[in-house]
Amino acid sequence: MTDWNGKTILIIGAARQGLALARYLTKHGAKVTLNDIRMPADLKAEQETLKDVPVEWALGAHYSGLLDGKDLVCLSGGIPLTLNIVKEALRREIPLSNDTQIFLEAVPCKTIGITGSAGKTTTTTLVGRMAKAAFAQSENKVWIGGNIGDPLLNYVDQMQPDDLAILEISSFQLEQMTLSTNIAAVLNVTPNHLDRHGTMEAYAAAKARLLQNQTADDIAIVSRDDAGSFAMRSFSPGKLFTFGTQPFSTGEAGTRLLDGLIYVREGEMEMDLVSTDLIQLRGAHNLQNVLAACTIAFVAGFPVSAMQAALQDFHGVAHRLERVRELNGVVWYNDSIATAPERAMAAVRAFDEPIVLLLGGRDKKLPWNALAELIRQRVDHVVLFGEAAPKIADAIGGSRSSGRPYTISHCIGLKDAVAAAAKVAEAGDVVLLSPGGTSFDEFKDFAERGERFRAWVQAL
Ligand code: UMA
Repeated sequence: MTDWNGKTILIIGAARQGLALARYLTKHGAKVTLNDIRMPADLKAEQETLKDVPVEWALGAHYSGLLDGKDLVCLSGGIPLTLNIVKEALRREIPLSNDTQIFLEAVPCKTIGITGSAGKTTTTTLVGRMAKAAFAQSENKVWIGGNIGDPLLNYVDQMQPDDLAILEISSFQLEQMTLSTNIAAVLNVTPNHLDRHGTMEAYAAAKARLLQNQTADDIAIVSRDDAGSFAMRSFSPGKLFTFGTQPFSTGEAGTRLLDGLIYVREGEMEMDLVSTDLIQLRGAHNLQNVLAACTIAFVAGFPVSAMQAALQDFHGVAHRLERVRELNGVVWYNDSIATAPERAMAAVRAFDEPIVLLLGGRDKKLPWNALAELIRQRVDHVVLFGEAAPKIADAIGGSRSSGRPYTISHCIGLKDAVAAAAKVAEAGDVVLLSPGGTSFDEFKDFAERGERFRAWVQAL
């Protein structure tokens, strides 16, 4: 659907995606109802930003009458498909869409889409930096957004055919999408958001749509090192590139790490791209993000100099293994983005130093056993906080007489956890907030949790 004139549309969720949709669709002639479970008093700022936009607000409940006469229902990422109003829309066979689908229906320029269970934001940011370096002398613009924070639908009317749009795309968005990007990368697929998708199969199926919805002219990128991503290597009708530390199979195009260099191979051609000495990010998972970013940059046609320039002084994104400060020989890291045990494991593996690990938040019904095993091998002190603390404590158990000793402290909230960590940390240690659970038991989102952590650590 691209002619919105006279269409009646219900948007569910009045935050970033919902507001972008409301602005775009009303500007293009649609009659929009914006529905949110929050009450008017909690949506003053949102209503203010749309004060010149003719939308009808329906607040405080999701009632099925809102579906009457609607041509389309647009869902924000935070709206589960199990919500009664969504089920009723499906029953009435009203099509579902979202901001990214509508963006892709309208976008005039080439697009790059990046998804994965972990590393999306770092990879998207890095590709964005490479693209900006590549476009530095050009009249054309690079647009970076999507799940990373700012819906690109906000800017689609300003985009020109020779611009480039780079989007981070989530599994929540992919569930409603039938279109994809010209270049699409699935970085990895490990358990995440199972509270929302129900099963690992449903979650992987959502991610797979990014490749399945491509056309024969497009380029798909998967990881050779991640089984979940590699399993999707034949899902796109387009050309395939792979990235990883594992060797290529015969004839495969892609990037590989060898002897401190990332190089690319395509047919008979082999070329060095960047030296790993340029990489300022910690951890094997970040090396994967760099490999993915270089692969995307290569297939997008960016020069090697742009890849190198982007890497040179890139120390990562806020709340992702972000170094907060050193105090009395202890270095504090904020990895608040780690809302799944798997991500906390990647963070633990990024350090050789003794670790004090702050774990907790709200559980997403994910398994904690593998993290518990890694803790037994690598972590000296575990500080548990938040709603998931008892579940995590059960998984870890006490330190065993035969194994490495480690301590476990129990705290109510993150502030107490910071104080408890400061007490046990010794010079040479790393204190790592990589909670493994979401922030919603105590904070608005992972960013607020990371900011509060930063402030409490600075105040020590
Ligand atoms: N709401 C209801 N009913 C409900 C649940 C929520 O009305 O049952 C309302 C809330 O009151 C709120 C709105 O829906 O007003 C929240 O929707 P939202 O969470 O989708 O908020 P947005 O600001 O639009 O954020 C979304 C993405 N959120 C999610 O996917 C959950 C943001 O990703 C994204 O940055 C933003 O759009 C811009 O594209 C966040 C995220 O956690 C960071 N993403 C997940 C991830 O990265 O793992 C997928």
